[in-house]
Amino acid sequence: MHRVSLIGAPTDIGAGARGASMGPEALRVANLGPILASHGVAVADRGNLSGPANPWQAAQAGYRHLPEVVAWNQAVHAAVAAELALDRLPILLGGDHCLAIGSISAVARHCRTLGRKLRVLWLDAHADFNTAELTPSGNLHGMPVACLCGHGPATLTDLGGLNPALPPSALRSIGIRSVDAGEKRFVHAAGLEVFDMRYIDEMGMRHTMTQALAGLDAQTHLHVSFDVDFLDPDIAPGVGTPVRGGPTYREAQLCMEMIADTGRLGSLDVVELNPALDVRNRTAELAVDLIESLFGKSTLMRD
Ligand code: B3U
Ligand code: MN
Ligand code: MN
Repeated sequence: MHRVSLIGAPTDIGAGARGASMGPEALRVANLGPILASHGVAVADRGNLSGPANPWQAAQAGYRHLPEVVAWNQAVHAAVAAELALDRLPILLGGDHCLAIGSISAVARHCRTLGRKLRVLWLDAHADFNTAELTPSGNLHGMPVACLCGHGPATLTDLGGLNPALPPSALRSIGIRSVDAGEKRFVHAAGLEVFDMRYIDEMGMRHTMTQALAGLDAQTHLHVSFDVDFLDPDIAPGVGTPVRGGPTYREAQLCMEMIADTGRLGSLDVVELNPALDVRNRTAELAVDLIESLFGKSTLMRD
């Protein structure tokens, strides 16, 4: 049985739109904790982390709000590390996607200590592989994958004690459909394994997930970084940077169910939910519905 800890990180410090700071509360209002508990998961809600306010300033030297992003990620790193040390499964409730730097660098450090393999699934419309030189916006939520792979400011790349925190070979990006021109060249140069929407259209979600999950063994820690803008905006309007043409409800369910079937889920980020842009909390409720599947809710046929 899973023992899960919810960690709220109410900030939009790395984003281009305000509002993701309300994500943790929207997920609680959508009953994330009680619903997971109803499936036999032991849930502890650790409440919210705190950190600097959003000063809403322009980028400096290619980064917006870098000192504030560092402070939030230090808090996230410490909180996620503490839960992993207790042998619990941390669910980071974002907040924007820059927080995955702190979360995943803590997971990577934990796996190194225990000698476990790590696989990260990056579910996102975006590659999040920008650098200060490549970014069109300076927003750090467009850079976490690059930072985790060692490309970024030392205050972020060194958070988990080893730079790079992750080799690109540990990552699989799924659902990608918006990549900036320079970012695209850099994704190829780094050898990132990307299952973009074209791939999902042609091969189907089942084959995509079989490929993305290939090679896991009994010792593998699976981390899922779930950017809610992965989903098609028709079903998930409550995000700051929607991109049309994402996975449907059924495709997203299958994606989550196939992850659950591996039995290897060890940690999760739920990020970029923006209640200021949502419709009656519909996107939060959809995210909770999908997280239920990630924790093994299955249809009658498979029980
Ligand atoms: N690639 C763009 C847009 C973006 C990336 N991640 C999100 N938006 N959420 C950028 O600003 O880096
Ligand atoms: Mn993202
Ligand atoms: Mn995204």
